Amino acid sequence: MSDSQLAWSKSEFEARLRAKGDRYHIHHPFNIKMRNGELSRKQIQGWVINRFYYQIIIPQKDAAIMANISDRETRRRWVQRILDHDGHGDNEGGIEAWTRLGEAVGIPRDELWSLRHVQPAVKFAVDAYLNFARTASWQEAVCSSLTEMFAPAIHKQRLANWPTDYPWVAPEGLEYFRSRINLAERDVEHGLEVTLQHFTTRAQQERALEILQFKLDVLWCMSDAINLAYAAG
Ligand code: AHQ
Repeated sequence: MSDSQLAWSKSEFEARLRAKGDRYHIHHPFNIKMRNGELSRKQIQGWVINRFYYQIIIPQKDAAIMANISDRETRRRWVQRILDHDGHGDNEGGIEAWTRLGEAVGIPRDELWSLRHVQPAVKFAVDAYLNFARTASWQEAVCSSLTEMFAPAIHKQRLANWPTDYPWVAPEGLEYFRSRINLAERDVEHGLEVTLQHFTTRAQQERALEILQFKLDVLWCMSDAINLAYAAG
């Protein structure tokens, strides 16, 4: 068997997954403008409104994955993701927290929830992610969630620069970013465990890298559409 067919070790496979971080939307021109404090109120509002569509689809995506998981123990872990976004008991959940972010940047709740400002390409990219989760194997859909390996860095970036660069945003609006740091780390631990265990041949590992690239492209495409609509000059 030639070298190009040999499976990578688990640590090499994980390193290759993580190396794809150089295509993460933290490096997108729109996020660089955000990080540099260059965005106007309207541009921040446009981003919050469009990302809301992604946020409300996440629990539907996770429920689609749940439906394909036959193992109870795995479902007991995965169901937490749906509760994190939809809320449960006294925990209002991430979608409600994003609604607070909307109000903090000056978008009334009804306007945010109307979805009337969501750009077509944002909708298409997010719907492509949802449809992938509905039709792919649950392990492939879990693999696509691994863009969250890179998410803590982008949440920490926002928490670091928004208060100084966007002081007009009410501080309570940033709670969502704060809440996701630990949740993302917990989610990635499970997602990586499933991915490293399921994709074992070299061909499967290469497929996993393609799946991760698809999801990176979903996020990149959303930033392209938001940048074009609100910040391309
Ligand atoms: O807030 C985010 C979130 O809840 C999730 C779930 C996960 C998935 O299942 O695909 N991905 C994800 C992400 C969230 N926030 C994005 C951001 O930039 O704020 C990053 C995104 C991700 O990295 O996939």
